[in-house]
Amino acid sequence: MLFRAFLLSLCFAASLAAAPNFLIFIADDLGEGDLSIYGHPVLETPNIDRIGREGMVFDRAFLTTSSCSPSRSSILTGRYPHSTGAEDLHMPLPAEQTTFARVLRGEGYHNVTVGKWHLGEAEKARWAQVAECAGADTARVALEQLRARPKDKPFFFWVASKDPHRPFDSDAIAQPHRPEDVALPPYLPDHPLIRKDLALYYDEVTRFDEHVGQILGELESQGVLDETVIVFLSDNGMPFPRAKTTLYDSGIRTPLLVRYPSLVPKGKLQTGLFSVVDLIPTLLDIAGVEASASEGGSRLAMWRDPEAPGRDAIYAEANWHDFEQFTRAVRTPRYLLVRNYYWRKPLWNSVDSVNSITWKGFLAVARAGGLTPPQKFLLQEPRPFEEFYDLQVDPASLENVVGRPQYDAELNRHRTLLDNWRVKTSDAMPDEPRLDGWTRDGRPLPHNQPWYDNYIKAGGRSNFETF
Ligand SMILES: [Ca+2]
Repeated sequence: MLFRAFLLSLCFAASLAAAPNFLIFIADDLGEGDLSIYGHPVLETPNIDRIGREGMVFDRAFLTTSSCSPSRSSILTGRYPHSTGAEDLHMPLPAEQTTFARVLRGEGYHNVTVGKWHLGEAEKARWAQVAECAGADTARVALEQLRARPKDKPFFFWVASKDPHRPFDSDAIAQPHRPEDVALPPYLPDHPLIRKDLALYYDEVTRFDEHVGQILGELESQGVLDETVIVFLSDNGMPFPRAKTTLYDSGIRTPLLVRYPSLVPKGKLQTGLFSVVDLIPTLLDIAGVEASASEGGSRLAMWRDPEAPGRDAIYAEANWHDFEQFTRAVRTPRYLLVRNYYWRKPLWNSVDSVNSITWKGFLAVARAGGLTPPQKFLLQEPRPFEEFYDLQVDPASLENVVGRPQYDAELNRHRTLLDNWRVKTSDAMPDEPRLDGWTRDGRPLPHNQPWYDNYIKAGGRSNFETF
């Protein structure tokens, strides 16, 4: 009996020795393609790019929602937001949910989160350290934690920088970007305030890039870089109108870079559709652990082989994020169907974006009659119930083709996909819409005032840092 226990403990030790470490970098509000490795015309992100240069770059990776805490809960459980019990902004992840950290803890891993938490109290029990810190301190705290970790255990680090979330620091980097150099997306008008705001956003992206470089350097000096599965992604689109909180690519398409030389070939581009519900199942597949609670599945074949096909479709949802929404979307390689169940209300923005200088600039251009029709769409009330986009000719989803006969067959096919997914995942509308938390011009409504007061009391900087 004793001998058997000894053998078992030997096996256990051997399996731990072979267990890979995991390090997930998750940016806060970093938009699609906003890294130099994706061909961004202005941003220089050599350190983040290194993960992709020495690993794989995913060109069509998608989040399940464009909202901070619901997106993180979805990623860490491998479930759609409405299946996590934490689908609205700020909802804590319920204790019964099976997260990546919970599974790894059972396997003997040392779990550490650095930076932004935003997942509630119950989930903290699955982590050895919850080291919350500001964006500017990400690398310092991550390095402290990496040096202090027990060296006889595999680790999982969730490095969740608060960059590039608002409010933007004006001194984030030594050589700030210039407003005249920014690249304006087609859904934003050209205005000096919007240019200034985008330049500040670039500065925080660049700061996170510097921090990623320091952390990769620390892994290298500890000799564990190649034994660590490294993932880089974002939680939602950039905090600008028609990006964050929407289900267009500007809201849900995330940069995704993965590096693990023993499995992932170097410097390859994967163009197949990938959903983040498949991320944790894939990582658990690498760890040799079963992931029964996930609604996704392992896509390890895509990680090993850039030619391996991706999903046929990805699905996403928008629920309450400052303002009430119940919007669902299906995206295939060529098409996007967005269904606005609360179609009488305008699309609007997250409240941090409403309170930004960008929104001031946007409304100034609107008053002067200078918005293009797609830009005006943001203020449209009511919206269409359904939007359908042909991304091959319209990658920014600016021209709704519902009603054009040549698209009828594809539109119907996508309606069926979306309906089937909603049934399969038990996606039910609430009996009553939830009240908005804010006026449309960004002031807390009376029922939201206590939350806002507590947030300020707890040291909330400026207006909306935790959004
Ligand atoms: Ca976020």
